[in-house]
Amino acid sequence: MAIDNQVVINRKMAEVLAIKADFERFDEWVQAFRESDLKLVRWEDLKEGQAIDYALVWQPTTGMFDPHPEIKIIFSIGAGVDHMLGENVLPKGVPVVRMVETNLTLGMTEYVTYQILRHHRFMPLYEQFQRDKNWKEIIQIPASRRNVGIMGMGVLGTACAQVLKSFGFRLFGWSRSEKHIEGIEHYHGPEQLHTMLSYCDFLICLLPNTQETNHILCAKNLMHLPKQAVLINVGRGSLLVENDLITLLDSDHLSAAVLDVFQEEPLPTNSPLWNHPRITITPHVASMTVPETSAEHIWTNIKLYRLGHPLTHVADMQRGY
Ligand code: NDP
Ligand code: OXD
Repeated sequence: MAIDNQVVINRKMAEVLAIKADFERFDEWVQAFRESDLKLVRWEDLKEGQAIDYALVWQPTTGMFDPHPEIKIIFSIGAGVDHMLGENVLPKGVPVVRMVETNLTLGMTEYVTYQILRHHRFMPLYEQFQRDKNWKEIIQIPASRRNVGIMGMGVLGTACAQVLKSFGFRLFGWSRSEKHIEGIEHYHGPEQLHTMLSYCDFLICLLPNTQETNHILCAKNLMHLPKQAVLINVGRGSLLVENDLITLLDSDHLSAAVLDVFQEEPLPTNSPLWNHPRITITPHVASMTVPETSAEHIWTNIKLYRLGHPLTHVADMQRGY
């Protein structure tokens, strides 16, 4: 860990980190925090009147923090913080730290790279050829002649771009603010979106869910992609207009889509997306928070807090990410 553990010794009482998550990995979390001086408690095991210092949560509910005005930091178990944006969910003035950790980033680069290579090397077509016992070659296209665009050049988008660059793809990025990243042609702001899209044979979406990004993957914007482009949405389901995607696939403007996130999750069984022959669906698993490495991020921030230093990766809840 980056900060010396000395700042945590000689505390009279262990501080409490309460965990509320809808998946049962509590023992793993306890193990991950073994080098800290924190006491971990399941949210549902908190006793009435028991004080907590920090919380680690996924989808907190309205009023959940009301009995805890003493809380110092709220940690999101996910990189996105949109799951915390309901009315009267968060106490005012308490910093929310989003998840940024090695394995979450690596998981996303693996998923995105795998999907890009799969389509770049025509694997869905070869799988069909095999089913048809059809021995047929498709001329290979060098990666250097393929353009990959990434909407959302934050922690995850930038990491994906670096890995894809190493395969020789030409990289294009788009974000809110201007950036200069070596080897990546960067665009920013709504005015430059269509220009950026016009280059992308593959489009990866790694934007957060905010008011500004809602339905950004609509026909009006996706029409600017070159014909036969492939869309990979790993950001949030709210970004995509699902019916527009089906129309663009059926009219052959897009050749395929890979979707990991959906407007409604779990994806309802009657959704037309399930059966579409050119859509790949995964159940919001592109990347997952790993307790061992997340604990480092959380513990580092708690130590910064104790020292009175600024925290890292504090979400701007007004902006929504
Ligand atoms: P970051 O906050 O680091 O990056 C967000 C990026 O989006 C930034 O580059 C930001 O621009 C850009 N952005 C935000 N709003 C706009 C806008 N209106 N116009 C243009 N660009 C915008 O987040 P992460 O990279 O850590 O995570 C991104 C998202 O990935 C998460 O919010 C979550 O929704 C999703 N996710 C999905 C997972 C999955 O398993 N499917 C797992 C983990 C995350 P700027 O840099 O200028 O601020
Ligand atoms: C996240 C997610 O935001 O899992 O980390 O989607």
